[in-house]
Amino acid sequence: MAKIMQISDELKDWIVSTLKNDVSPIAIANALIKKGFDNRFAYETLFKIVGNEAIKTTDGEQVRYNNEVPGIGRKGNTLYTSDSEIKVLSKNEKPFVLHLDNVLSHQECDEIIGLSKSRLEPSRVVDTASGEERAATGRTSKGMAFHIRENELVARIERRISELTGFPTENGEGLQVLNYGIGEEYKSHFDFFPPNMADVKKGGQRVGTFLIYLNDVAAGGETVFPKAGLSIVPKKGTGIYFHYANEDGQFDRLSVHCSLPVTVGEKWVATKWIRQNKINHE
Ligand code: PD2
Ligand code: ZN
Repeated sequence: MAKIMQISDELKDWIVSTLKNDVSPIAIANALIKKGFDNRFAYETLFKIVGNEAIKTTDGEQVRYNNEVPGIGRKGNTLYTSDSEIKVLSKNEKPFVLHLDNVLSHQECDEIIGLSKSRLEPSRVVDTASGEERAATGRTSKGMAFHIRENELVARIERRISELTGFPTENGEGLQVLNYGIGEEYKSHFDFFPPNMADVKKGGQRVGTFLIYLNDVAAGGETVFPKAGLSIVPKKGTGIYFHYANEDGQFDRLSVHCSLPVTVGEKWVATKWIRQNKINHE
């Protein structure tokens, strides 16, 4: 089969953000080759991007993301679940970010922190070359993930997220807890995978992220969407849901985001990444 010798704007953006997370250019080039790109084209493209040279993309003129408001954004200013009433604090349209009050009670936040503390390890990102997880310096926090419905509290939180977003709990990856100390951050990235690189056996692409702040941070630690000029200050129990996929199979590059370094205190968050389809959670 003919090797691929062109690259889309979307893939180029994804490569740029992945490089910021210190995944090696060679690993990314190898991943492209595995997906059918021409060897020389893949390496040259990576070196050009690293060297900040202009890259010709297939898009020429940028294909605009066709914005769609997900179900959770069309329910009014108070959201009801079987066990809670949650106020919408603010909405950002592009990218779609919904800021929510009291997603978890303070007691639920403390319990999740308590259950995760002894299981924290240096955070990992997925290495696009091998598909394996590895430690990454772009993400300096510590983290852990619960199994789906691992205990009564996790199951309750997962049910709440499912009722709010409309996605079955099975579409969600295990609830992840991150702990950032002073100076720790999560550099700019997309939560979705590069085009055609999502594992269909693991539910396919990510379509949205539910992030819950588990404590108040004394200073720093904001979640920032730089292309929207949006900065969310962590507040215990509040959360954000951001959605970056549409029915046309496009992914919203305005959803690039980061967690700024904590400057005083520490930061705890719980993240649920939601896939297109159900994940086989065995
Ligand atoms: O901790 C955060 O604020 C944060 C920022 C960006 C978490 C994630 N991304 C994530 O878990 O994907
Ligand atoms: Zn993220």
